[in-house]
Amino acid sequence: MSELIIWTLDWVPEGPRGFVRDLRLRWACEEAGLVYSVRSIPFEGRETNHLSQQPFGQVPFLSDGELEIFESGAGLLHLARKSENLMPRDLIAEAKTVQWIIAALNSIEMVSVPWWFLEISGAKDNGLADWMANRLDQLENVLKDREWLSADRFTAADLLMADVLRVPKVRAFGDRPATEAYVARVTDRPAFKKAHSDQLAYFATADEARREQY
Ligand SMILES: N[C@@H](CCC(=O)N[C@@H](CS)C(=O)NCC(=O)O)C(=O)O
Repeated sequence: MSELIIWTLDWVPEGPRGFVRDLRLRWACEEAGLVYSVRSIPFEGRETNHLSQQPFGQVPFLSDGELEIFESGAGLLHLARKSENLMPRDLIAEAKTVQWIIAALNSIEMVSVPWWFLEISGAKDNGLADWMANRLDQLENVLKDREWLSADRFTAADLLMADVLRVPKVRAFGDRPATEAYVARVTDRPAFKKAHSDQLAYFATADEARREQY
C-alpha cells in the first residue's frame, strides 16, 4: 500500500480556516477510511515554492506513492476510485457521480467563486448576482426532489457540492430551503466534522509555531 499524503499550506490567516480545499481530500479519506497524513508547504512564498507540484501555486495536492496529483477535484476522483463509500461501482451510478462532481466544479463553483470574490472586494453592484441566483435556483430545483445527487446515497459528488455551497455568503444568498437542508445534511456527517476540526487544529498548531518563530 502506498502512502497517501495531503499537502496544504503550513499556515493561513483566520478567514479561510475551515475552508481551505485540503478539507475536500481529508473529508474523502475519512469517509473512505483511508489512512493518510497531512504535510505542508510554506505559506510565505507559496506563489512559486511548489510550482512543480501545483503549477498555479495553490493547494491542495495529493501524493499517493509515486503519483502526485493537483486540483482538489482530481484528487477527489483519485480517492473515489479507491472506495465504494465515495463512488458506487455500478457503471451508471459511477457516471452520474462523476457528472455531478464536474457540475459542482464547472457549473456551480465556476460562478460562486468569482461572485464571492466580487462580494468580498466590496463591489457596489455585483455583476454576477443574476447568474449566481439563476444557478442556485436551478440547483434548488434539483435538490427539492432528492436527498443525494447520485445513486440515491451519499457519494463524492455530495461531498464536493456541499463543500462548494457551504461558504457562508453563498449559503446566505437567497432563501433556498432544499439547498439549505442538503448542505446541513451533508455537513452533518461525522467524516466532515472530523476533517473540519482537524483542519482548524492544524492551523491553530501552526499559530503556535509562528509565535515562536517571530
Ligand atoms: N481549482 C483549485 C483551486 C485551489 C485553490 O483555490 N486553493 C486555494 C486554497 S483553498 C489556495 O491555494 N490559495 C492560495 C493562493 O491562491 O495563493 C482546486 O480545486 O484545487
